[in-house]
Amino acid sequence: MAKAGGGTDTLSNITVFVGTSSADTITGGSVVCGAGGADTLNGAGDIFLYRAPGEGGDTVVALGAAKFGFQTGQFGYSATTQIVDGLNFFDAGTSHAASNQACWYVEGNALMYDSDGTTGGHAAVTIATGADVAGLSVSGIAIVDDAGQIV
Ligand SMILES: [Ca+2]
Repeated sequence: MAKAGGGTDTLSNITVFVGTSSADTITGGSVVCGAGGADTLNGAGDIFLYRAPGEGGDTVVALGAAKFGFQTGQFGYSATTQIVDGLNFFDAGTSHAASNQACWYVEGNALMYDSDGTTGGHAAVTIATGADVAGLSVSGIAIVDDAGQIV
């Protein structure tokens, strides 16, 4: 696993990468965790790993074949969770207005996460934005373990 130092880093072609709390630019890697800050992610990676909702706010330059991975426990779901279109994931063409549980949804070119659904009191947070995010489908979302592996 690689870990960047302080400040703004630009690194490429690393297998597992955890960014800093600052704004990192990351290209490639099989598991990429931008961590805090408004990161720029370039998706040759297999998984964009999010360990907590507060790590969102990133920009995706290109999604490629990458999936968004959300760590067990931190997003209201366990390793047995199924991500289901229309239940806890809503693509850009599906209304999420009636969701009452933790969910992800695509709005414009943004992937949003709402910890208590859209009918709850907590505001949604932006996980990532980018042109490729607009077309995200349920297959682009996964629950992952601490190592970023799909469970
Ligand atoms: Ca970062």
